[in-house]
Amino acid sequence: QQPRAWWKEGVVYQIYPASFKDSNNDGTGDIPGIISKLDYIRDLGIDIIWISPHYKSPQVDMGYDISDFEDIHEPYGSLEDCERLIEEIHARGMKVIFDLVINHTSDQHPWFLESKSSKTNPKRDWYFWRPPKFDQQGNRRRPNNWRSQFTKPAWTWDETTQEYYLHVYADGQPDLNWENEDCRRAVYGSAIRFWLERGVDGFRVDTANKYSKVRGLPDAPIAEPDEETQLAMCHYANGPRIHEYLKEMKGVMSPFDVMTVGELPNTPDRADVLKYISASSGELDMVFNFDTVGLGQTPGNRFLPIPFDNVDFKYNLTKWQALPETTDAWTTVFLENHDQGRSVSRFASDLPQFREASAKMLATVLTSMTGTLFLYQGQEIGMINAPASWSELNYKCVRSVNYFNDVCERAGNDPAALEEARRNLQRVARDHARVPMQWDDSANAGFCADGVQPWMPVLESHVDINVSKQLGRQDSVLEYWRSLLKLRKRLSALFVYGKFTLIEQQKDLMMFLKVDSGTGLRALTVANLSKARMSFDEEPHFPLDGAELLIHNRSSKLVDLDRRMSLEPFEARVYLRR
Ligand code: TEU
Repeated sequence: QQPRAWWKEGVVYQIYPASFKDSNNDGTGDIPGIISKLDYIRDLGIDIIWISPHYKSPQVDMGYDISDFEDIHEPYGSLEDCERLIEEIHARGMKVIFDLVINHTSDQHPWFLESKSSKTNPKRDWYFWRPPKFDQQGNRRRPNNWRSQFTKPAWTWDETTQEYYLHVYADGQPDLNWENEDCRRAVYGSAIRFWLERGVDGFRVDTANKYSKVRGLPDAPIAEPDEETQLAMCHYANGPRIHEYLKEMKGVMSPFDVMTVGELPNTPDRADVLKYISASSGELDMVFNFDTVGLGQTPGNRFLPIPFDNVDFKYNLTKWQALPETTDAWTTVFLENHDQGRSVSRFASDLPQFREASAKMLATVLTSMTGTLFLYQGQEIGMINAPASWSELNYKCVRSVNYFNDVCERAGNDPAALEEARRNLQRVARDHARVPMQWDDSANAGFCADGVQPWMPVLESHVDINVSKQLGRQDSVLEYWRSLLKLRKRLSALFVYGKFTLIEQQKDLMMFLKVDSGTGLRALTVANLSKARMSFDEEPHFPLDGAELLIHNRSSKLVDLDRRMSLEPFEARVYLRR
């Protein structure tokens, strides 16, 4: 039986500060804006708020390039604002976690500026500096063939000291050298202890498996012979000392009652995942697995589409549901974050006639699954992706911009190639999650005053999809989420901790059983993942006669007997048996 914990039962709501609420009408969201919406978040049924990076940063990668861990990005507010935010969240009975971005810093961080200043600087070894190689013609070559996550080579040349530095993300994000103990200690003090002492209740740990690089930084295997750089994840994901580092980091946090949730891309195998989250090994409390959010994206090249269907969706979404049952490990449930398109658009349908049912269907599935539930801002009202008509100029994320420029460079002005690139952006760009939160139907969606230019365009769909239209409207996506979260809290032994069993019947039907072994309570979730009406077979272990219909995305708490075994497009129900 899983021991209970606040961070297992708590529902987490992720806020992207730039796009949540702009209080001073400069077009960028800010901390006072967040504070003004805390009642809204609490009333939704949220227990824990996760704030994406709000630290001082030149914003090469939207704050995932930090130039001072102990200060705030000026347009978001001051350190005092941030302290008030922590207080105000606590005053409402909620907890708050911050983003912990420690694989790299900004190239404007004083540590890097020092490191860069000379080869003999005491902080030189805090980053990865390497001399050039030379080919037979005497041309300068990079130290190895690694590609960065944002498509460019993972090395950038520095004129002053005539060496390259390593960055597995953008060139403004040099990788910290975790091999250096002074560097690690500085990170622990500045990025972790500083905030724990100010009352933060934990961290979402960015790229939690990438701090340890393979010794010698060898060339990556050549998988794409025509390319000058190669995917090198195998040399920096789950590296040789990663578990040592994470244990050390846990030691820094252990005097405090905190939660940690780490990003764990490129780790498909259970045994590898368990090393990070087994409670006895003491590293992270839980991780985000990338199986579901990565669907449709080629590993290492998200814009290259790969087909998937609802069988893939079901399998990947539920792949880690058994973790809490057989081990001392815990798991997460999520479909969205700031790096992914909207779940309604990706995994259901955002057509006007289907999108409300879709949003509620996905919500029904998520809230009846086992693990800590994470919601991303706007998911609670069923926000959708930007439309296909969006110009490439609207996309601002470093990954999207580099991708489009790369296509332009390679394909010249071939209209077909550019059109395809636009389609790929519309499918999976990170920008879809980064547009302003839709509070009402005014010109700037209530994110900032009308007449102000928001940093990202407001989606046209805000006229129909917004908070004010949904608040208090019984059948809205928002009120449905609120009901679901109440139910999840009331029956937490079943929904948060229960034993999960997937029932396979047909491709587009999602059906699963939850059992609370303490009380014997059982729930059955059925969801139609498709646009077509379907019928399903009764599950012998869960007769519907005598079962209570707990919740239903078609508003009615009753389903006519003659249509009980059939589901409308994107219909979802949860039944309970005592
Ligand atoms: O994302 C890192 C990350 O998980 C992806 O780049 C992943 O490695 C890739 O999709 C391959 O599976 C985090 C943040 O969430 C993101 O916003 C930042 O850009 C990135 O780290 C760098 O800090």
